[in-house]
Amino acid sequence: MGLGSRLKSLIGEDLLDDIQHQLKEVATQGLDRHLKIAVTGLSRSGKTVFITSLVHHLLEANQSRSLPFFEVASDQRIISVKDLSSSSDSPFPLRQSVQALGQEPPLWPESTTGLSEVKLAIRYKPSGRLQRLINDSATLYLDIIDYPGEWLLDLPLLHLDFAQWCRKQQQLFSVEPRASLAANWSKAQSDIDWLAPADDDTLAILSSEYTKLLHLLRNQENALSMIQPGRCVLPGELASSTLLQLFPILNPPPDLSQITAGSMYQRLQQRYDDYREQIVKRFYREHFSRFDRQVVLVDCLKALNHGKPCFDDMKLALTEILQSFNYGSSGFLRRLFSPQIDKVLFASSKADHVTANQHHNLDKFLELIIQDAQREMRFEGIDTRCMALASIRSTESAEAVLDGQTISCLKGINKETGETMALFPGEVPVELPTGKDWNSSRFRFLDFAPCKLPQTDLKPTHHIRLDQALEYLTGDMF
Ligand SMILES: Nc1nc2c(ncn2[C@@H]2O[C@H](COP(=O)(O)OP(=O)(O)OP(=O)(O)O)[C@@H](O)[C@H]2O)c(=O)[nH]1
Ligand SMILES: [Mg+2]
Repeated sequence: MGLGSRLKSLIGEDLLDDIQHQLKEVATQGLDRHLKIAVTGLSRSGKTVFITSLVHHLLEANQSRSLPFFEVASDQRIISVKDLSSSSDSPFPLRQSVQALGQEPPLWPESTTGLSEVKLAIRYKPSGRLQRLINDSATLYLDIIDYPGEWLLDLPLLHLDFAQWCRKQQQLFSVEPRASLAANWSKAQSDIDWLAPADDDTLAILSSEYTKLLHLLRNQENALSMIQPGRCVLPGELASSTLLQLFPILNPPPDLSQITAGSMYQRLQQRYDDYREQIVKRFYREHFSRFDRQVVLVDCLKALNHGKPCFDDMKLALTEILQSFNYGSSGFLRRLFSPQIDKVLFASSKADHVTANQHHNLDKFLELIIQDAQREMRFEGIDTRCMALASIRSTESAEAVLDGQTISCLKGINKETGETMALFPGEVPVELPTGKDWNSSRFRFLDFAPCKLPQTDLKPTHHIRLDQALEYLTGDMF
């Protein structure tokens, strides 16, 4: 008599069925997992497009064959993917983004102005034989949030008090091009007696000028990244709050022990403290704690296009942000919110702006930007990888013959003019460009209009390495 029959005769058929059912339940719950991915990146680095494309490909993964290097999909083990985002207070506008990218002509999503959330349930067949014996399916719950890149820049404020922040800003504003761009604003500050009783009208005028200055620093032409406080340029629901009447003092009184309650200095210091406590800390406690994995999207080509000041500023901003995440057990954020990030993917977005033979160079160039942060993470035992990807591939490869030589080109629609064009976008350097190269307008990578993203029947050609990114970030969970 087999074990099953012996048990049946001992404890009865109904009870055995019941035990088997309960064991199955426990086993299923054991297989079901949650994964929270933080998508990090400066403003316009490609976060919303990345999330849109990733979720769209995932939702179609059991029908399309668009993710060949995402094993659970290529093994055809995905049973179904359900979008549970509507259960969130602020669901990610997936349908609008996919529709905009699928219309004629297709459009990129608007810049993000508030927070939104994606919640997916991925039902799949487990790969292990033992797991399959216990149960034929399991679920991975995947959570991703989207938010304006500007808000990320507030993270470093958490470990700086007002005086320290002012000192950092002083340094920043002493270097070109900031120094010249901020000349009027610095001058307006120089006449203020910070020890005098607070005058809210003057503070309101100065803070409004500061906000204008921040917009100037980050505009298309100057393309600077280190813009703080982030909510001053993208206030979200805080528009018109006095908390945002905030700016750094570039000429603080030499002896801070003379600061008295109710003074100009103290009023700004108080606002800074309130901003950190009520806005920044709350945002990170609610949304950046309990992350398991992180993607850091970097627009390397923007850094190359805009020259050394833009490159240096982007590097500084990313290093400060990533240092604030500080992944080690003694790290600042770890102590405050205890995130458990164990894998970080650094992705150079918009890889379709260069020819395929430049993707390796793009990986290397990305390493130049994030090398300090990456070193620290590796030291703390965190798995990291660099990868060039395109969430929505908007160019095609083409070839041209120049002086008898065949060269690789790209074909795409110019984002600005709407014209179809074939071009040789140039090479991505693997070392930091020298002064001469920065100034020679050697790098001019164009922005492209999106290629139409079909609603169904997605193909691997609709992205570059999105599947490899998914495999790296989630592959071990299936
Ligand atoms: N060619 C190409 N362009 C891309 C891709 N991803 C993003 N872009 C371009 O980058 C722009 C910004 O992308 P978003 O995803 O909106 O960037 P974001 O990081 O969400 O920006 P914020 O919401 O402002 O912080 C888009 O409007 C496109 O022009 C891509 O995969 N390929
Ligand atoms: Mg966005």
